[in-house]
Amino acid sequence: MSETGKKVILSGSTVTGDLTLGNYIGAINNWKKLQEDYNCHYFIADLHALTVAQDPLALRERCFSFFAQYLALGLDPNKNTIFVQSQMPEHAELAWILTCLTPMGNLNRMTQFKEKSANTKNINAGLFTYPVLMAADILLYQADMVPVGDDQRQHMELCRDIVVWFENRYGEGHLKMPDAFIGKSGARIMALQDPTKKMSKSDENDKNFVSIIDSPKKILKKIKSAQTDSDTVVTYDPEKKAGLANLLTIYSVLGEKSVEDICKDYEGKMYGHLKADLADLVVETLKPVQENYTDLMKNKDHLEDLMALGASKARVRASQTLKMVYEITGLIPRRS
Ligand code: ATP
Ligand code: LTN
Repeated sequence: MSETGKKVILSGSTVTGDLTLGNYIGAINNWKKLQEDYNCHYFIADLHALTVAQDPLALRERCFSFFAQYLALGLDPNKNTIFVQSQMPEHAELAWILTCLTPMGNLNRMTQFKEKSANTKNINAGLFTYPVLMAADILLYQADMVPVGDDQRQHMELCRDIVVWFENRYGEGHLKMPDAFIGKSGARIMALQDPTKKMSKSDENDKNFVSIIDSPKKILKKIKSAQTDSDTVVTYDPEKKAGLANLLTIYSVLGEKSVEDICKDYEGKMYGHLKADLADLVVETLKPVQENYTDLMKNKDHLEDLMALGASKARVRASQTLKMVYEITGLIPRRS
């Protein structure tokens, strides 16, 4: 619970690629709904992005772009604390302390690490300890709830384990045990060309995702060419018709209509009709977002001011937690 009496929420997204429909539906759309009733902290995870080699100039540009995408999607910097992870050195400091409590074996079991390291030649230690930094992000703000997509379930479990290991070593009641908050509908949007894997903004094949700043032409093309089966009847069957089911999920969330109702609307019609209508819906939904985004990107100074505002708000809780952790772990707290 925060000073305002509101529960504390924290979440973030890694700065790799542009935000996708998957990020929007599985994460940011839910974050937006929470901003009225909770003390929300949303950040852009640029330190996490460094687990993959990044071109320095492109990374900095993308951080601005990402920040603007958060705002354009409707996250309000006055209602929330919106900040850039690397502008808060407390994250890396706490992460180190937690790394020293985390057994290698538990990190070895992380499926995201297994998947990502399978596709990487030179695996760095940051990719391995990624979930510990994520735990630090959360515990630093003593967050009550962490809204994430279904794919982050295992990382959240590890974060909760880290609280227990911390308690075993230093006693109970210091770090808040966070709960994952996984939205039901659209919790996992799948890749358009391969509906067995999730839509991911860092996917090498850009036909697999729709980015929220893709042009209408691109959106239409990507949705029209989304992989579907050779049947013609529009029914929701995630096992046998995974590609179509994915499109129906996107339609249902953006159109605020049940999947059953959508299937009824397309009785006797071909998949092509559904794809064309879905593409229109996506374009219409993203139109105001893209206009907003273009305006925001015209003024980087303003974006930097907002980043500084976010960091100064974030520092209130982060410095309190870090000071407490220094005290109980035997480190000497810095004079403020
Ligand atoms: P990367 O390709 O770098 O792994 P990503 O697109 O998977 O990126 P993240 O930055 O890892 O996205 O995640 C940001 C948020 O979006 C998280 O809460 C995550 O659970 C959610 N999310 C990511 N992909 C999807 C998806 N396909 N469906 C639903 N939610 C998603
Ligand atoms: N690993 C997360 C991004 C992330 C995050 C966090 C999410 C980094 N730190 C803290 C919630 C809380 C992901 O979604 N890939």
